[in-house]
Amino acid sequence: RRLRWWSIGLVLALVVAGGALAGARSLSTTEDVPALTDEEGRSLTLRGFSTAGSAKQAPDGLPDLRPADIEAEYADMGTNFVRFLISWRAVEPEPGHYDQAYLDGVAERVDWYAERGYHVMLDMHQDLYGTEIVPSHAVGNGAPGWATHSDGLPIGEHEMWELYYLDPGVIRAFDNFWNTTGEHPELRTHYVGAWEAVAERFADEPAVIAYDLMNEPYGGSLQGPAFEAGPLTSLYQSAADAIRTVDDSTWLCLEPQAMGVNWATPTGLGPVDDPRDGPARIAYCPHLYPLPMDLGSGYTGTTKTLVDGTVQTWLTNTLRTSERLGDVPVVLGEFGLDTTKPGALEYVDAVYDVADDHGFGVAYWSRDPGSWGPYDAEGEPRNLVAALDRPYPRSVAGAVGAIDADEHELTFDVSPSGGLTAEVYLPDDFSPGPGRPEVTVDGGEVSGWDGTRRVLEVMMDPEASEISIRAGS
Ligand code: 9MR
Repeated sequence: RRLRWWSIGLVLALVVAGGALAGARSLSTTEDVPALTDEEGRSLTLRGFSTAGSAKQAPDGLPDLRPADIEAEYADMGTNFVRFLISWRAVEPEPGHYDQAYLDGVAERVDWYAERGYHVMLDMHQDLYGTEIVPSHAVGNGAPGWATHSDGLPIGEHEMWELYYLDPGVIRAFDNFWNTTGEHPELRTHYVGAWEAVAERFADEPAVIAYDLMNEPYGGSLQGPAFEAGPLTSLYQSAADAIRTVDDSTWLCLEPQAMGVNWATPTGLGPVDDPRDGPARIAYCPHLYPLPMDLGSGYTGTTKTLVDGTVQTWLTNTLRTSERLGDVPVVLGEFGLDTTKPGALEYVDAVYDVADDHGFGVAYWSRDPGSWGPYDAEGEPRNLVAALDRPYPRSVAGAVGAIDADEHELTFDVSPSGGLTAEVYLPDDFSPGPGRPEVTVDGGEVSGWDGTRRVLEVMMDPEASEISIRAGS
């Protein structure tokens, strides 16, 4: 036990020292990455939730979700994005058999989102390899049983679910998947085949904007750059090649290994070539879980200082990785915490400010009811709702840059092209009074208002480089 805390302390010290060094190199705070684009080439600011953890153990692999839940989410927070959990075990329950009934279920839910103006990223989720790795504890999910080979090695019992990652049986299941053991070259081929089946199904569905190729990859006995630049990059390349035989437009989202990188260490992921005609549609989708918060702390005092250092280091590394992978868009695929902890909402604000500043999409973890989520078990809104209900430009014709969101003012950098409208979500309390909000716009003028969705349409001046919308006239 002492050793564990000692090693955690060491990692933390390294992360914070890294943050100090990065700070000394003075990262420009205005540096931003390109946004993901939709079919019309409009730049999208993606704001939403990972939905949902309830799919992980569900026999049918589908989340506990109704159309009314999406409507409530929109009414309360104006989201336009969902990172929707799917699983390899549900796509390919038997080797080489792709379950179309499951994909029908996914498609039905994608429609619910599409009808409400959402963009969907399908996330091939896993934690601790698969459902059958520690069945008694219901923490593992992802891979099918037939693809799970722990070779009889032991798996312990842990309160912190992440610690199962260090057990020999879990490590061996991953070593077999990556074929580090040399015993299972077929498993990666199956995984890629499962992705091709998913892509074939959703290639013509414009609401599906991205495929998140693997949740929180873990290398087993291969770690860090040896894993990421090796088998992980090569799996992503094989998946990209296979997906592009059936789908040449959906974005491909690459996650780094989770261990370390979620705490802000740099990733060794290599670039992936997009074989589509035209510009690559590759994005980088890291997660952010500062270690003190993984261990249950709030965001106050010394911990706040440590967490701020972690976030700064994570940002520096993320911007560098975006550049190294070919100036690719960034989606923060997961961050989140128990918002009953002191300072939690301040942390949520700080992370959204970072995403706004640098043009990152965000999927908060997660949409499930409970102390991390926007609703409690009875479906009543929790404190997180107010924190996430922020103004933002949902889509912009041309490029969108840094966003600065305040309670009564929203400013964002633009470079209009191919049409001149920007669609902006404004929360209820952005400007007082019912009906169309009283606003002053610099850089363009109001050309429409959808009162049900609270979306303001702005016709941008062709020369505008910044749009600013203020409450009041
Ligand atoms: O919050 C989730 C927790 O309740 C589960 O026990 C655990 C294992 O399934 O997964 C947690 O969710 C994690 C997600 O799947 C991957 N990224 C980190 C999330 C928070 O720990």
